[in-house]
Order: sequence, then C-alpha cells, then structure tokens
Amino acid sequence: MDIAAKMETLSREDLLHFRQMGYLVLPRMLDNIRCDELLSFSRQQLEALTPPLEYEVDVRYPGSPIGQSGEGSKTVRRLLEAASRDPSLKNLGLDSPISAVIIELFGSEDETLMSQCHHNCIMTKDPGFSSDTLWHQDNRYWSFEEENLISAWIALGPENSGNGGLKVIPGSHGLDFESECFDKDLFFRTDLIKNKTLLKNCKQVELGKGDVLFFHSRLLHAADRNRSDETKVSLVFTYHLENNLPIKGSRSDGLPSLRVGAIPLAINAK
Ligand SMILES: O=C(O)CCC(=O)C(=O)O
Repeated sequence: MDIAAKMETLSREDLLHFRQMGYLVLPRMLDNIRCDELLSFSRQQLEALTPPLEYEVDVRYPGSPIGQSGEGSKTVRRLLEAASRDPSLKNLGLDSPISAVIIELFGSEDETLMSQCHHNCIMTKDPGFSSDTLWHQDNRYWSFEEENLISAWIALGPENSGNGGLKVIPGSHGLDFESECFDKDLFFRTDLIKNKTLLKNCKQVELGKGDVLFFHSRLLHAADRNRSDETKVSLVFTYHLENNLPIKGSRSDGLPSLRVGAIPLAINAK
C-alpha cells in the first residue's frame, strides 16, 4: 500500500469554511487504487476479527443488536488502533497530505499530535446490524484539557443518507451550550425547542470514494444506521496540539499520542 495520497493545498476559502462551519470536505484525496487497498485490508481484518475491536452491542445505540451472544452480536463497529494495524496506515495518519491539512487547520506554531485512542480507527457500518448515532460533539468521547481536536474522516466508498453517512450542524462548533442541552450520556437533546430549532440546519455530508471530511470536536453531528446492502468503511484519525493534553487517567490518555511529521504541502508524500 504505497501509492501516494493526492496532494492538497488549502485555499483561503477552505480555511474560512473550516473556521466558520467547523468542517471541510476535500474531494478525492485518495485515489481509487489506494481506497481499494485500504478496503481490502479492512475487510481482511474484519473477517479475522483482529483485535482490538468495538462491537455494535457495546455502544447500545438505537438499532444495536442486544446481548453478547444473540443475533448480530459479532457485528464490528470499530477496528480500533488503526495506526498500529499496518505501517501504511500509520504513514497516512502521520505523514501524508491529510496530516498536512490538519496542521494547516490548527494554524498553530505548536506541534500536532495524533491520538492513538478511540477515534484512531477503521469505522465500519454493517447493513444488517448497525445503529443510529444520536447528535453529539466528539468531546463526548474525548477528555482533553481543551475541546480543540480535529478529526479526519476518510471515505473508502460513497457515504450518504442511505448508508449512514454523517450529518452535521454547520457552525455549531462555535456555539456555547448550557449543560441542559445534553442528556446524561452527552447526546444533544431533541426534545428541547431551542435544540430543535438548531437541528433544522442539519446538513447531510455526501462523500465520494477517497474524499476526506475534516471536522472539529465541538461540531454537532449524527449518523443513521446503514440501510444499503453494503458495509460502509471509513478510516478516522483524530489530532490535537502538543499543549492540549489528555486528562491523566482518562480513556484519551490510554496510549501515547504520536507526533505528526510536518511535511510541507508542496512536497509529495511517500
Ligand atoms: O458513523 C456513525 O455512526 C457516527 C460516528 C460518530 O459520530 C463518531 O464516531 O463520533
């Protein structure tokens, strides 16, 4: 898997879009050959149930199979620790046009690091037993000093409303919410009028094969279950700055973050 991801340079419009909306889609960062290699690797790992894994039953979202031994109980949701599964995945996360875009989006002199915890994963959505992910900010999962992380969501095939692609509330990363806006599991409540009004701005993110969605950890997003016939596979990496550290002892602190190679955008990646 050594075919380069396509080089990208961020325009002023791209940067402005990310700052104002909290997300940015860059089309065709990976070509079809690269996507197919990553897909075939992911399918092998899925078939072999190569640990560490998160199963649909573990999350208990609407639609998740129930019970550790019932039908669908072996449906994988995340192949965790993606970067440790193959050197090419580590390279893609740490030393590629994708990580170069992340550095630009942070726009900081501080070093950028990639977390090896949780969202460093190959995310799968099986048509048979997938679930609905309710509205949330990713800070629900992360415990960092500051709510300032950026994820790169790499679509290895098309992602849309039919197969459980992500929906976002543009600009929500910049809003301050009172704690009552979220339920006890930190999902954004859909029964409050003020929340309902905001959710009317929902936008389905349509991704093509090889497109990358960059989004801020404060951006409200959600996704439905997969109603297509094919498993959806995406690769996700999450980044933070060196001066924004995981809270000691939290799940975000379970593995050390890795330093991102600061390759300039103009120089081609391996
Ligand atoms: O694909 C999904 O169901 C949503 C995943 C998600 O929002 C997340 O991992 O934060």
